[in-house]
Amino acid sequence: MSLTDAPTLPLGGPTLPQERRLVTAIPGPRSQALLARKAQAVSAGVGHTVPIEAVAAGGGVVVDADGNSLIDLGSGIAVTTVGNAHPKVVEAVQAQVAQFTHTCFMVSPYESYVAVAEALNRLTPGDHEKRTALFNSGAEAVENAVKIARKHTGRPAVVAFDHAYHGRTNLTMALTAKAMPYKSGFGPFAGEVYRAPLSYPFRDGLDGPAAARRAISVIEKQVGAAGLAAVIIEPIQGEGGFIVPADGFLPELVRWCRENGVVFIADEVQTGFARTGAMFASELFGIVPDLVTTAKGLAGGMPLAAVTGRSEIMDASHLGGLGGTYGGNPVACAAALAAIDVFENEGLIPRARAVGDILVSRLTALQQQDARIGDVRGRGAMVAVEFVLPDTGEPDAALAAAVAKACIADGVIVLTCGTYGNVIRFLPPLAIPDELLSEGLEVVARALATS
Ligand code: PLZ
Repeated sequence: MSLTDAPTLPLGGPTLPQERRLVTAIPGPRSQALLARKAQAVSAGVGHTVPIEAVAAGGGVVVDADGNSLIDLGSGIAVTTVGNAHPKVVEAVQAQVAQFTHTCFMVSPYESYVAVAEALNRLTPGDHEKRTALFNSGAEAVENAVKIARKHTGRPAVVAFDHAYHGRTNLTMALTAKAMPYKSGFGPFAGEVYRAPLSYPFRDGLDGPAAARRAISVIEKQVGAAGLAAVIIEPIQGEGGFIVPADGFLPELVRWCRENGVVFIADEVQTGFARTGAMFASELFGIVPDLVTTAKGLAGGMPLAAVTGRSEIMDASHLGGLGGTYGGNPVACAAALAAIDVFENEGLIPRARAVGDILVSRLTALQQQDARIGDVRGRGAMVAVEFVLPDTGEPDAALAAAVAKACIADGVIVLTCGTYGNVIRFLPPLAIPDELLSEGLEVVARALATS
């Protein structure tokens, strides 16, 4: 195809018509053509959830090459929280890209990296002295948080939890719980990683303190505090199924870590930046982590990640011990400063709560009529439904897959998750108009009724 027969592309951002519009079946012919090329050019290991060729996105929609406009309830996996192609992000990126695209912060430092570090030090939980280091992806941030904790403590072991997701690099695969599709056949994995039981109220029925005692007992018996550098946990698990721990679970773990000189790392890659109705989910549980990992929402769609935490831990590394060619790229930092401005000054925290109220009220109403919805859970604009076989409570992954497929065919992007694959999660961009969100949920209701 030459440039001249390319369709006129709609511009993204909030000016894109905020509507669900299907002009072809999904995928339409242009999307099918791209997916055929993908199959020939891209590794078969790289999947896709929505069979379209995306050409523009903004507010609460993604537009494809065939002219279909899909309601976005996934935000590219919790990334475009401020809305896709947010005007402030676009302007900041354009200005920076024309100024310089890269110097390498470790070669010639620039202001925006320092400003992002200052903002993260200010915004993350706790008013202690903090430092930040910037990276490219959530997995890279997690890797570095573990490095930093090991250097600070002089200890090797790390504890992660059942249902955890921390990334796809070697160490973060070891931390991640689920074999398929993340780990199967990709080992051997990094050593000195141990797993503890989570608090999963819907399935374990334990209160928070009891679940914490169970986890701490496993850690003490099977690992031992003396060799333990860090405990890492997502305050609300993301890929594992939007599992909200019972009250008291996280504070008790933090208390045990403090008592034993273990670094407590909150992986807020998915939960961070207003998503849960707080700037960070840790706040919802009243905990102050030693280190926080962030990425996703941080830079409005540009790749940027961070480790932020207590200065005595962050500064334990020797000079030159942390870094990377692209970490804290100036274009990504410009985007992050714009996105942080939006989080703080455009009411995104109350907006996440309002979006969450719409999600929870519609989904709990659905649950009342349909015993296949075992649980509706989440915080803010991070909400999920867990599907079960009504008679046994066993996970129903086939139903989750069928509902998600029907939603996508009907122009609504939803994502599944969960260790058992039986969860549909809702992570709309906070820029989505209320009516569009409600329309998206009606499509979900229809999909459920016919699945
Ligand atoms: N920690 C808590 O949610 C990324 C992964 C999607 P990266 N989650 C989406 C997939 O199938 O690859 C995630 C996360 C938490 C770390 C990560 C990793 O972040 O930016 O994907 O490396």
